[in-house]
Amino acid sequence: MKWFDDFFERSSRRAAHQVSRRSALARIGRLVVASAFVLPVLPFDRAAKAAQGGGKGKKAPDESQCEYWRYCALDGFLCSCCGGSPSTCPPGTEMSKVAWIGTCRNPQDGKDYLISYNDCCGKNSCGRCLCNTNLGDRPAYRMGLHNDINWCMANTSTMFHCTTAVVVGLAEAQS
Ligand code: ABN
Repeated sequence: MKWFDDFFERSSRRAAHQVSRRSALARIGRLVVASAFVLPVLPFDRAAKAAQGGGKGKKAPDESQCEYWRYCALDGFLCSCCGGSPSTCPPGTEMSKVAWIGTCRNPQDGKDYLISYNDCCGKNSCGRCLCNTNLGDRPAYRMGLHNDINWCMANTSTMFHCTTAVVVGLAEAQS
């Protein structure tokens, strides 16, 4: 990188010879004022933020909070707080073969989506971010309508670690 240092040293010396300190300061000042007008109109890419649900004036949704829309019918520890994400299991665990299905409304488009709450199996309880939103859950005596269940029951390891919330698709309106 010596050539780089030499190049900048030579350019700085040349500039120091040619430009007085006062005119250099004036140039920098003009540049700062001009950038204040130009920068706000440059086309920044805000698509990623919009996809997350963080539109203008809105905070990006927090996937490690029970209030996140996909978790409306969840019972378990959020995999987002346990080294995974809303739709992936943490390393060293595997998705349950059976799951609880819920319907949650996405506030971004006002549509209802089917969400599959697969538990992640193979490690002991994560213990972080316990949520018990359970929209649509029915008491335990209504078999099949109750979500307080270890969905790792059909896996090789039945140890429950955390719960995901995988979007399956749009829920059809009932006629
Ligand atoms: N589906 C989460 C879970 C695991 C074990 C016991 C109850 C609920």
